[in-house]
Amino acid sequence: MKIGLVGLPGSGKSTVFGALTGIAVETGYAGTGKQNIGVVKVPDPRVDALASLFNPKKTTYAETTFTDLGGGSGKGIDRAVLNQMRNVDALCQVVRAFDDGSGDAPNPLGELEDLAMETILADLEIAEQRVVRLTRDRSNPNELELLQRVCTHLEAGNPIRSLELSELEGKMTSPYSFLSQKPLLAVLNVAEDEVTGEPPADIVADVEKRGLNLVVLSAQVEMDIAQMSAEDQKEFLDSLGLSEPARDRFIRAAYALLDLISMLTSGPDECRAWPVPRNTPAPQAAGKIHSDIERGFIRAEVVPWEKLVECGSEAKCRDEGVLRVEGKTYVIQDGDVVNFRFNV
Ligand SMILES: Nc1nc2c(ncn2[C@@H]2O[C@H](COP(=O)(O)OP(=O)(O)OP(=O)(O)O)[C@@H](O)[C@H]2O)c(=O)[nH]1
Ligand SMILES: [Mg+2]
Repeated sequence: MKIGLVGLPGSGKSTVFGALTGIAVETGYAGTGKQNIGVVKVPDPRVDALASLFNPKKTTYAETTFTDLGGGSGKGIDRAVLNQMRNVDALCQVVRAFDDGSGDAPNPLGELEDLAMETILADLEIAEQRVVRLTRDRSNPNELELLQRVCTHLEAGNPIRSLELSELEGKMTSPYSFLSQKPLLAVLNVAEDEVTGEPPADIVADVEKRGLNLVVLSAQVEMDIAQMSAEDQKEFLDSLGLSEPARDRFIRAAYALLDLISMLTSGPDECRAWPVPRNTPAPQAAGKIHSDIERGFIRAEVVPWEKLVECGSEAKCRDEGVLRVEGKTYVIQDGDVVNFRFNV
């Protein structure tokens, strides 16, 4: 699963990317069309809590891939960049709300609208072509009806994200990789001295109207923090009156776009978060760990992570009756600590 950082040229994508991944990248209106790609651990207090209980040899967080898709050479978003956006599962739009000294005042509302319109137009072009084709060859009346509905929605200036689709319709649209259908998070990149303030009300309202979540950060501050020792980080955050870097909050919010839940495993060897698509039955979830466990699945012993932390051990969970035994049809829930029994 991949998350793409998008936004207008100079909005701060590469700076955000650098702060997220710790990878040194070129910033400053590069416009080179170069993409950066990096893997990021998803901070997870549940894994931390289990690790402090089990003191394992290894602690493993879920990981997700971020791609800085670049802005493009002109003022708006390039067609090439729009095409690249098709290859990611979710989008984070970095929006400039800091003064970059260029004389162009920040225009966050305009940037949000720009990307929304560009993606809507790109989708409309694809959907219309398909409608023409399906009308002509009459091969799939259901899909035709659906795409006509999609076109009407797009023509009214709405992203496909806000169109209500059945599960089957969702499956039918997925091969098109529509851009305005991808989950989107708005990232307001504010000036260094604005990180502790409330985000402007007009932006909060606009983002809400679009049905998006909002993360406020200063890419520059995050970049500085990322380069500090843990001790300096703490002191710096304290001086700003912040409890944690925005980075952690941002990664969690971006990860949430992917609609994955975390299955947890714990023990003296390893405490670990496993990303699993929502609504996954136990055997398939076990298959994420090893295909042998899926094949030989007998049952899953499950306890919610907070119960395990509360009880302090699996044995205690058993005594208290909070450890459940679940079969093949059980659907894994977010934060379940699972132990699979299987035949080899
Ligand atoms: N003051 C300030 N400057 C920032 C901040 N974030 C980014 N910048 C600066 O803004 C300029 C553009 O940032 P980049 O991260 O290169 O922007 P980008 O979106 O990757 O730009 P393109 O790749 O050209 O589209 C750089 O000079 C950054 O140092 C911030 O939070 N505060
Ligand atoms: Mg860049």
